[in-house]
Amino acid sequence: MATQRTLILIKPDGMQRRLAGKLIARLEDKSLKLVGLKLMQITPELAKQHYAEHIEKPFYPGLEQFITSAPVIAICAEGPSAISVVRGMMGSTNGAEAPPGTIRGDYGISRQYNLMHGSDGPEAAAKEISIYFKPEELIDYEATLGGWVCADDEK
Ligand code: IDP
Ligand code: MG
Repeated sequence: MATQRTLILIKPDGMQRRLAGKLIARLEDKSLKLVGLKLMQITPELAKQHYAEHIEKPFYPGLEQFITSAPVIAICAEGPSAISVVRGMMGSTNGAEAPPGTIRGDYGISRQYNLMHGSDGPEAAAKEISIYFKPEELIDYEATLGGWVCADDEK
């Protein structure tokens, strides 16, 4: 699979628990390249755009309250198969079920307060990157160690 970009959020619980540095370090340790990053407050309108597929679900009001309750860090990360790689790193939705070694498995024990969002497919990634970042906020740069991350035919 070729290089992809994915949208990651460090959710309000990750921010309030002062885990942002550790969570960003895990992305860097995996060799993902950060091409966009900002601290922001999600509004109810933005929450509805992001979580459009969940608006009709019974848990949506609580989800909107949670995701707008404190700042988040929005990140656009790039790498080979970045979308599925980040989903795998996060683990399943509920931290009580996510295996040790995953972000949700290592740092949480909740279904809602699960620390990180990652796009679940190429269509979602394209939509989510465009709602969190203007094109000029995504920086195209050569990573100095990029040649040591994977072979040319994996890029
Ligand atoms: P995902 O983040 O693993 O893709 P989704 O099912 O897309 O999980 O749900 C989006 C977010 O909504 C979850 O990450 C979690 O914060 C919250 N959530 C999901 N299911 C529930 C639930 O049953 N109750 C409360 N919150 C939920
Ligand atoms: Mg989802």
